[in-house]
Amino acid sequence: MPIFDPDQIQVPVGHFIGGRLQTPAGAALEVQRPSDGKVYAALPVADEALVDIAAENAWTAWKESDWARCAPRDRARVLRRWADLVEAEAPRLGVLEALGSTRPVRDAIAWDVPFTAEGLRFFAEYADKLGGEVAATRHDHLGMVIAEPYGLIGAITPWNFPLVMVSWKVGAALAAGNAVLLKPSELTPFSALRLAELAIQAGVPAGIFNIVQGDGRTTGEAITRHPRVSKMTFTGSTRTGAAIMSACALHGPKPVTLELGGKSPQLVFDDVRDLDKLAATIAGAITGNAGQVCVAGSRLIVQRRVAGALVERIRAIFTGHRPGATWDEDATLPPIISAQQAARIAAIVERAQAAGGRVKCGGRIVDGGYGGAYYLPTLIDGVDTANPAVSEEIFGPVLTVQTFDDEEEGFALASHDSYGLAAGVHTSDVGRAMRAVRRIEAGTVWVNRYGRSADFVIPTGGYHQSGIGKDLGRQAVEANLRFKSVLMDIGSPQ
Ligand code: TXE
Repeated sequence: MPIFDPDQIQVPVGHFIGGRLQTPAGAALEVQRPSDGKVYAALPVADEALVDIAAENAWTAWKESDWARCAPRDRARVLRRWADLVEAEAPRLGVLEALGSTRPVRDAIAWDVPFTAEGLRFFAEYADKLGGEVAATRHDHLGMVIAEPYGLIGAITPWNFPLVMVSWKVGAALAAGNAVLLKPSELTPFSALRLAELAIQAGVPAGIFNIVQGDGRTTGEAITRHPRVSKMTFTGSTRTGAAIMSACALHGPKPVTLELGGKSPQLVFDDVRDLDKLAATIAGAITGNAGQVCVAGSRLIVQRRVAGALVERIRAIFTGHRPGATWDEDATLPPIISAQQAARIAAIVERAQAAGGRVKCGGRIVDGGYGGAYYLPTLIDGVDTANPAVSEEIFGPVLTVQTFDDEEEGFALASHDSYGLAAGVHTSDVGRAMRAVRRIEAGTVWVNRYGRSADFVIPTGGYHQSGIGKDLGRQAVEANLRFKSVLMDIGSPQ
């Protein structure tokens, strides 16, 4: 049953510069709904000249408005008001989010929008709590380390959780007193515009939060290169993250925060107690958002004694999924973001089979009755660490299965040659859990659970090719601050 009629929903279209929506003529990209593949809007593309106007405008607003100079608690109040407005609009924002992304509308209303609002509140609380420190100097000196905003932060976000990703990047940067120039993914560009309109209503000064739309090559690169942009923050693929980092080196140098790909293990020992509950956790960690999650648990590494029983339970859950549009209340599996992305998943699975992998269920694209591209939840066994399904990020509902006998072998399989974003460990032995925590090279390790909670205070970010720096936590706000050292002679009158 459809919850809303996608053809009846109006979307805001344009750039958001200087506190208002602007829709200039010029190059435009077609934007499709992933649920049914239908083109529903044309996205203006900001070229270098328009990015320059937006960046200069943001820089002037940052210099001239009170945003960086006001009492930090006043800034916090504005951000909290913004969060309240976002939350109050959950039904409308949730529909906007579901229309153009892979987020099921019920989840978007009940989770994405409240999570976005709560993220803004979390960052607001840091506005007056990270001022710097007094340094331990000799008594006739006074040394201070003063935390200051950078000025203008460039942010580039992906398509998998459009609103939430914007709140993480923009919330942290604004709380620290910066202005932001954001480019949302060209695949899911519109919901951010409504966030920006609500920011203005809440009292964020015009020009402090700006959005330019466009593709990575044109708009993303122009933001990264712009001399007024003092720092970049990005979430997306490792390859694009590396390109942004190298542009930051050439056109700055400027610091970067990068939240990149993953190939996260779910490591299961045979002392686990409830296989039904565990199967649901493991399946959910790879089928949620159809596996299009940076921390998706894509590698099951299971001790041999429980492997058969666990995999059979997971297979039953996988085959019970019903693909369907984000507005279909009976669907349990949302679409892949685009036909190209679905083809990319299919190609990796084919190469995995050619390398000896055995597909136990799924392994194909269907149209879900809507015309979009849906990839059925897929289990692959018979793989080794060199198999493409194990070595490459797939970003779809594809779970590989590897078995082991002793603890050491399990730890070795859990490690990955390139990625280190997250990991799950399931065991009833606390010592073993802590040994795993120490051994696994990843930015986050979950024990007897998989996935983030609403504890925004726990930072998220990767090791190795999964990224640099943190989103969330105190660390995310600190990454939006630079530190000025002051030393005074106070021993005698001058
Ligand atoms: O990502 P890109 P894509 C991974 C996942 C997926 C793969 C490809 O494995 O299959 O990336 O997805 C902008 N300069 N993740 O192609 O290219 C682009 O416009 C500046 C993991 O969508 O990284 C978009 O806004 N910006 C992930 C953003 O980068 C550039 C989430 C992401 O696009 C640019 C998404 C450039 N040269 C994909 N090129 C996660 N970590 O959660 C592109 N962009």
